Amino acid sequence: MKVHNLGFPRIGSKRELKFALESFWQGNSSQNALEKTASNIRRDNWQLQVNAGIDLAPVGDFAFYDHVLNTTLLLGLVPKRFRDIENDIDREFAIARGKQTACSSCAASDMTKWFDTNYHYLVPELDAETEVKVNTQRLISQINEAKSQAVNTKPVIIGPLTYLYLSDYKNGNKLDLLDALIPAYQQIIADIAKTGCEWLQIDEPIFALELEKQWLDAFKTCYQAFETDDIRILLATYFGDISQHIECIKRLPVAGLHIDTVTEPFDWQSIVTQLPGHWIISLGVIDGRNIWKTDLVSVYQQVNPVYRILNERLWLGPSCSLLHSPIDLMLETELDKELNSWLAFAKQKCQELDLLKDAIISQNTETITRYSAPVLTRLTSPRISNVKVRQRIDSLKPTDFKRSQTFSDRKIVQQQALNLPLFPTTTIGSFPQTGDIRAIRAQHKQGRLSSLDYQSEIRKEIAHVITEQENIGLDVLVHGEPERTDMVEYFGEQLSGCAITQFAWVQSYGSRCVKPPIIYGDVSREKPITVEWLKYAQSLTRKPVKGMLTGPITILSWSFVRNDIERSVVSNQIALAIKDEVADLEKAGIGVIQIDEPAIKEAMPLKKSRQAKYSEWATKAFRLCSSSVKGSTQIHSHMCYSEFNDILPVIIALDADVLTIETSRSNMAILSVFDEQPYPNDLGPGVYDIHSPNVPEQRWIKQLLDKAIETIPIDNIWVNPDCGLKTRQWSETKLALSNMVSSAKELRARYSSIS
Ligand code: THG
Ligand code: ZN
Repeated sequence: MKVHNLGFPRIGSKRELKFALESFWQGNSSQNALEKTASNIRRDNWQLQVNAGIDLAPVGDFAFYDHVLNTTLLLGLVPKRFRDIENDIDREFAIARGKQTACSSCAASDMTKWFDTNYHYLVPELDAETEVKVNTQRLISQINEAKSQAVNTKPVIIGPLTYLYLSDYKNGNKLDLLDALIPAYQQIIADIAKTGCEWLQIDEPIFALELEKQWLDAFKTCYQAFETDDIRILLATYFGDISQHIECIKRLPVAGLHIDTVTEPFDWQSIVTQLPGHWIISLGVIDGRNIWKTDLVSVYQQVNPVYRILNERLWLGPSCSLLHSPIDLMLETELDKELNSWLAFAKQKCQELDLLKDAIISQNTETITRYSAPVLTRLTSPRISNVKVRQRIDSLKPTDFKRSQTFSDRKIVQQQALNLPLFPTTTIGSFPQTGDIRAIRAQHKQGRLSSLDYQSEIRKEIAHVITEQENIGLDVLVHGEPERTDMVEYFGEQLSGCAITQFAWVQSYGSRCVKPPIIYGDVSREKPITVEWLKYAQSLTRKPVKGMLTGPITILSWSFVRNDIERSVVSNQIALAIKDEVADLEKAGIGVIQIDEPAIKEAMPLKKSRQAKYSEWATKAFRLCSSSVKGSTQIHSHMCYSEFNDILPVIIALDADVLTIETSRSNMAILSVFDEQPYPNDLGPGVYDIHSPNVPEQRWIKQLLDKAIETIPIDNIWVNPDCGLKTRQWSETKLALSNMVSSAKELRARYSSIS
């Protein structure tokens, strides 16, 4: 029996790659220095996996920016606008980040989420003239690099069908491109085989999705074309149940199959018995996407009977690549001992595989019983349960999920309370986070700035943000969020039942990482979180200041969540905590409260058959935290992504009074989703893209608003940017918002003279 790994985090345990990349991009270090950091990370990763007892470590899982982009480069499918760029690494980063030169500007490729993880990949842009030009040089040199370090490696590539499925192809059926991809992959496989590796892992995670017959047929065509005696292909599936496709899978001429046994419960044991008798069966038994220590005894009990049948044909691995898990629990020195004993990060997950292998081979469970004891104590620890929270959840009634007045009645009382003009202007919440603000937070966190001094510094910034907004002439103001690093981490720090780590970073995209809170117990809010800041902000102005909260589904989706109770229950617990905060804000005189749910769409399950149930509990969680306010309190929500079609019914069901969305990058095109089903409440289509430092001209904003008016009744339109302004500079922000306010005023003048 072998234990193997499907992929390891590449950002480095102290985010070395992040810092090397950013330094290189700023022109502060050389390409050599970046390459050196990268090879050090690869060496450390391999060493760590070998030391942990991994028999076959992956190679090809490293990427400067993204492994889907690596596949694009491997296939030579560089979008046209980047083909003139000579230097390989410049071209790679141009695709990822865009390139501005004196005479031209090339937009980066689009980025989107890798299945239902929080990792974002660069979407391949394919067209009918796409010409494949295989370049295996980088991959081969990394294989040789591993070999030179005496690492027993298994190259990993993304399979052709998953690659095509995830790509953007506007000219017709994506599968038409297979004719070009098949010979390309044949060449890649042949080049890899020449290095003498015994195994090649080809990832086809789309097997976890519902697939049409033409895709299943394409699998057969492809993999038959890849059949070779020169190397053994391990087909890797992950992110869910594959049983619906087993008739297709078992006929593919490969040498082994990896099955994720943890993401969705299904009868994988019966699948194993249907597979060809010469295949290697790799069972993904350790969750690659969370941070919980595995109950190895329970896994042993499931796997041992399979081992008795398969013997050497059984491999064990994590469910998926460990890319989605933080690297090393040993770095966490501030977690208490008990909590620490419940956790396992990527390194520990590799060690778990080794422990499991030893137990199975020796048929002795003593070590794993001792190792996994904390998993059982976690389940019964008084720390994870809070009777009061459980009682509150049990006593929820239907009226807790519904506002007492209809939107049209609320609209009247809100107008009386707020007295806003036509085309009211607002922002999404955050204002520029300057180096000074970051330094203040960091100093306070390290104990180098007293709480009093910290408070006075943050208040100064809030006052500054309020003054700027008054000068610009915005209608609904915000406090600017200077006290927050990340919207989810901030609430994770404040809620009980949640813990924050020091180094549990996970790559989000490129050099960007997030540090998800750990939700280990029943969630509750012990005391008000944002109220003092908001009260202070409101005391400085006669204009309404909007309270700013993160919604339950977003906190849930961007955290590591306990696996002992349903996600729907956790989301209701978070909703109750947010509901308490909403109530306290309302009591403190805050009449407009925004509850952001940017993750509500991405948290949608991959399989259509599971989406209805999710939609129901996600909607309920949002309504639970937002429904018990007075009719005159205005609830806003915000979401930013470019496709609303699938999620529209859910968004409408949230019943927020005002919804602000990202629309400017698509030139308001996405508003067409409201042609058939109009958004029933107020809508703020974003009128400028905050991702770019460009200041939008008034003319441009006006033209977008004119388009918006074609879809949205004028009484229901808000005017706002696409998203928060955290990443922008003050100078751009002031100009852009001023142009936005002027555009709104121009429209107001036009419509008030008509009426
Ligand atoms: N917060 C959290 N998760 C997220 C987002 C978020 N997931 C989806 C989306 N937004 C991802 N986007 C980003 C954008 C920027 C950064 C991370 C994810 C980012 N991170 C800092 C970095 O890598 O330097 C670190 C953040 C910090 O210092 O706390 O800039 O908004 N939870
Ligand atoms: Zn946004």
